[in-house]
Amino acid sequence: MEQYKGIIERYRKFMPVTSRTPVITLHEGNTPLIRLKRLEALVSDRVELYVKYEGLNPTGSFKDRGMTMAISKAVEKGMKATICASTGNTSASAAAYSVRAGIKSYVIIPNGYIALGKLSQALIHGAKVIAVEGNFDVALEMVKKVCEKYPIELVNSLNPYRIEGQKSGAFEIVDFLGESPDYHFIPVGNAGNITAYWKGYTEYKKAGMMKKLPKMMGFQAAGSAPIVLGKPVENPDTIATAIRIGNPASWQKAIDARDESGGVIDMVTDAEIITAYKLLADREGIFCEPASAASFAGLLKYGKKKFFREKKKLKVVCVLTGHGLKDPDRAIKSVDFKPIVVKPDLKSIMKIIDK
Ligand code: AN7
Repeated sequence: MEQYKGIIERYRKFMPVTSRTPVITLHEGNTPLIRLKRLEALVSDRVELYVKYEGLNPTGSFKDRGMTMAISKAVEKGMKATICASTGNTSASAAAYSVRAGIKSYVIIPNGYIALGKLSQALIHGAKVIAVEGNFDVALEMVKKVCEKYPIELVNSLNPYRIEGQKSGAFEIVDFLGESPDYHFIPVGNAGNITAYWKGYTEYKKAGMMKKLPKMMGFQAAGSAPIVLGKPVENPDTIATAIRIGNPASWQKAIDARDESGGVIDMVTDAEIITAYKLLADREGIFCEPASAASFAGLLKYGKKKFFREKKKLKVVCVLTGHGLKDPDRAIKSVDFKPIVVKPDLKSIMKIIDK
């Protein structure tokens, strides 16, 4: 059997590459779409629930789909370095793919607000990490300024190749289901991913690979919900640090995806995010990071308010954008953890085990 070689090879026809493009890959994509029967019962009897477990990408998030494309094009252009602003996952991915390409990477992060797993990735891959006194939005402004003046490739989702790679997630969902889902739930931060999925679905439909389009259901964290509020949030705040973004770069495109699909962009509170995050982990064995759980938190919220009125069973996909191990602190903080220390004998152990 030939080994799977990543999203560019798999979807070459849909990707902006030629035979001269060097393909820089870590064999990203091809992530599982997992049916969650126990949790779908909590949502609605009308729903067939699937999660797209993007934590299983090479660096543990969906960013790898876009990064393989962006870095391949950077190398094709002859660029020798990349830069990004990041709440963590973009920097982990940019650092890994830059190493793979043999070029340098610089990352600018909001000081103090990135999960430790993500920081460790950027560092171990040898990126030069710069922490700015400011949030993600400030970091992105700095990156834009650098790229206006210096020949360093910007690999945030403002880079159109990022979106091109990320649209492969939609292709995989349709390939696995054999059709489009009815609803697509997704966390929204800088709004690149909702833009990419919508582009993927519409292109696949145009190519005759599916008949109908899903409704796009984007969820921001309540403390950083600029699109929902209709204005930038100066000091975004949420435990879901990945989506702690007050002025999303792809704001208008997210609105277009919502309006063209007949979907919604709404918000979920940190408490709702943590509830969803824990349910995925302790009812189904799926460990995603808090920001990822915003998609399922949104579904729970809409199930509760009896949003699904259709008579038929609905196929619903929640994208779980990043792995839970990215942010182990949050996992430990969200359970009631006190180590149980015992003497090393059977009697002491059996006092604790349910008989
Ligand atoms: C796990 O890494 O913006 O709406 O700098 O890491 O496309 O921004 C991460 C975003 C959702 C939001 N889930 O996606 C970054 C960064 C996770 C994320 C999002 C992010 P976009």
